[in-house]
Amino acid sequence: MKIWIDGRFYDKDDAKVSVFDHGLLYGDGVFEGIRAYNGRVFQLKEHVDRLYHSAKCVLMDIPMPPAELTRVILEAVRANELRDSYIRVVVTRGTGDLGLDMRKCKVPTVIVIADKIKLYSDEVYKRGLRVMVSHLRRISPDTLSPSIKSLNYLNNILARAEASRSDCDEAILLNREGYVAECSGDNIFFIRNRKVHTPPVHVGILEGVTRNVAIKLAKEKLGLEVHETVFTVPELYRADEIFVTGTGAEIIGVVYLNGRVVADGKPGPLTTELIRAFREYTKSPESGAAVYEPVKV
Ligand code: PXG
Repeated sequence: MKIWIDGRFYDKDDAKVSVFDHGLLYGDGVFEGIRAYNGRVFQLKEHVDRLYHSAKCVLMDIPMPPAELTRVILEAVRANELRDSYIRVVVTRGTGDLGLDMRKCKVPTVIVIADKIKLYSDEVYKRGLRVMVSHLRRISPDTLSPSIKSLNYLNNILARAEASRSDCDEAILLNREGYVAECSGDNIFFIRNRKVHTPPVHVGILEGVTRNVAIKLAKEKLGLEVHETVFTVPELYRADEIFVTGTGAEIIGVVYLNGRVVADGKPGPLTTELIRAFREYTKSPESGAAVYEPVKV
């Protein structure tokens, strides 16, 4: 595997950063997780835009323009001769000393890893996810905005661990006020009476790229109304269908929540239709940038 760091490719064993990198010392950095489907990087512009947004929020100047990083991402997929891929773009504050002061870090470190994708099995899509509400609240927007995809993931990791230890696949995090925010690595939706609901960004969530595609497909391909609404856990108990969206998960139905069976315990029919529409969309030219032909950026 060839990994791009600050201007050149390294073999996996030589792809290293300093122990003085503030990404390691403080989680001071931002990242994106992106997928490529059959030689097309899914929603590449949206992911690159979100990365530069995250960087701006944390006062970080990525040392190259978005168009150049876009070219590097495509090059990283090509260098590894991949068509289906999981791409991780990481920008750390860079190397400094043992103090918090970001001014000691002269230049951010940019890393692009294009790896083989580890897929959820077909079985998971068929049986659906088991989910629980974590006792951990989603970190508040007035503390560290969840709209920043930062290298501080302990809030999410600890919630996911809590779910795993209770035999669940994912954890829902509520916001400070007790409204449903999102899962540890996925956004959440429910459907009731053919109306789709998902929390609005101001509840304190990452505005998922997959979330936005799911909203568009639900409206345009399934003809459903989609409402960005604030809701509590009992609303989920009376949902006809629940699903989560994320780069890794794509769209997966939720069949079990906090010891309760969701509807009839199977991924719902509209969720199943939406999964089909999503898979179809990943094949279309407008879904992302082609890796193996000249790209205009
Ligand atoms: N919420 C959170 C907190 C996330 O981290 C999503 C929602 C879904 O966003 P996208 O843009 O992917 O639809 C995420 C992103 C991984 C990995 O390695 C995935 C995420 C985060 C961290 C790691 O699979 N999900």
